[in-house]
Amino acid sequence: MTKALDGVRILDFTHVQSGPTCTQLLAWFGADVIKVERPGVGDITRGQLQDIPKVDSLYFTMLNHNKRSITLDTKNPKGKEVLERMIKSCDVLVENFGPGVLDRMGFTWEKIQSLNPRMIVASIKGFGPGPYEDCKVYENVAQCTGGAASTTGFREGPPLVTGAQIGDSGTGLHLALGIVTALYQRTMTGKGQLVTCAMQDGVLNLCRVKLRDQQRLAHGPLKEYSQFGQNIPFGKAVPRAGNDSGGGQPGWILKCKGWETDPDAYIYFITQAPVWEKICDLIGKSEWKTDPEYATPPARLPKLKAIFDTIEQWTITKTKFEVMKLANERDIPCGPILSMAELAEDQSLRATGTVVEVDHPTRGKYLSVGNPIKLSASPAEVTRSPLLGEHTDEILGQVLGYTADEVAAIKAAGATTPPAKKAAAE
Ligand code: CAO
Repeated sequence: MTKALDGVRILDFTHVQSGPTCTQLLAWFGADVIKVERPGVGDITRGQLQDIPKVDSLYFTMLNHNKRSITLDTKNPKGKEVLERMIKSCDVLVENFGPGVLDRMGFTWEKIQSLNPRMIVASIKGFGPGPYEDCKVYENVAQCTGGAASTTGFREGPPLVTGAQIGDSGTGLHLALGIVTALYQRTMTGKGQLVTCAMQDGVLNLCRVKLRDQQRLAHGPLKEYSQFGQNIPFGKAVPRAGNDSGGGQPGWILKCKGWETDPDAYIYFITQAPVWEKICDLIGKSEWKTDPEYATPPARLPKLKAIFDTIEQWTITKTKFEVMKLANERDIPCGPILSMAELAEDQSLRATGTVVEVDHPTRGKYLSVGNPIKLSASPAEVTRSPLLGEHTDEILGQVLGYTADEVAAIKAAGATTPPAKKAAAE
């Protein structure tokens, strides 16, 4: 079976998390992703958070499936020549270096265009043009500058970052969409283009509803936030809303049986208006169905905290899975708090390939998250990440067409080995 992006070749100049997330997705869709890594070190994450000494970390392996790896010193003159040939033979260059790095390497957008006018150059930076454009950025910086941290956590506590990597993986997802869109436009125009995603922008895009609430605040208190019913005044900016959904259907995280010892014995419970009467019956408060103080959504808004406290008196008598079953039998939306330990064992996620077991030559078997985007005509198979420089010869010879003598000359010039080795060789 062919894959959706068969025939698309990616020069993958990414590192850490944001860029590799993007190119991994493209590889799962069938693109030939060639990861260009610095000789001797490679992507810095290979050696970060190592759980097994001298073995590529899970950080690296879980973000670089289905790729090939070539080592190339792009500051070496011969290495630059090889990179030029790669640019000519690839469709997309993806990078997430610090600001200005690619230019300093000598590969400006203009230069790349002159080498290959069809090439799409896709970049992630921390910030777009503006006061912070020269700053390096990591995940939590993006969460803080993109509006997520100021709106996450409890009102009385400090801003909070979330475990979901919305800055890194979130921006990688945005970039992947930009790339396939540019590829589609190229089929019409024959021309490449620049695709840029700033992590701050990506996070703000995911916080769109909070900018919505910021503007609603100008017209009065946010009644869907439980602080409204608690008579706590709103300030100038959207507050941290704890576990409030803050949307049209109020929700909160409630304790379930075992919460005293199990930190994940909780459920997210939504009091969706169309099933309010079923909720009342389920929790033993049938009288709320006809009580005007509870019967309508506007009447309930000032009492959200008290209502959820009452529902919790019922959920606390059941396990989170019992609540899930009983509520969903009645069409009441809710979701148990699933720990990573539970997700790792979840058989339905294994069956769909969302959680996969991968074998690696030096690490052995490990679990990873597979492709969460399912294409019926282009199913993703997860294959292990490459060892550092594992495909250097194959790419120089088969992809770039260098003869054996030319490959030997490239190597002798130190283009594929660390500079120290080059010095020793000289
Ligand atoms: N051969 C030779 N040199 C190479 C090379 C290669 N194959 N690959 C990279 N390098 C060099 C670059 O030329 C650059 O050198 P100079 O600074 O001398 O020009 C250097 O390695 C890499 O620079 P960097 O700024 O990208 O790396 P860093 O570790 O200092 O910063 C990071 C890392 C992530 C903060 C920065 O890359 C960044 O801000 N990226 C954009 C935002 C981003 O994606 N952040 C997400 C990080 S987590 O996913």
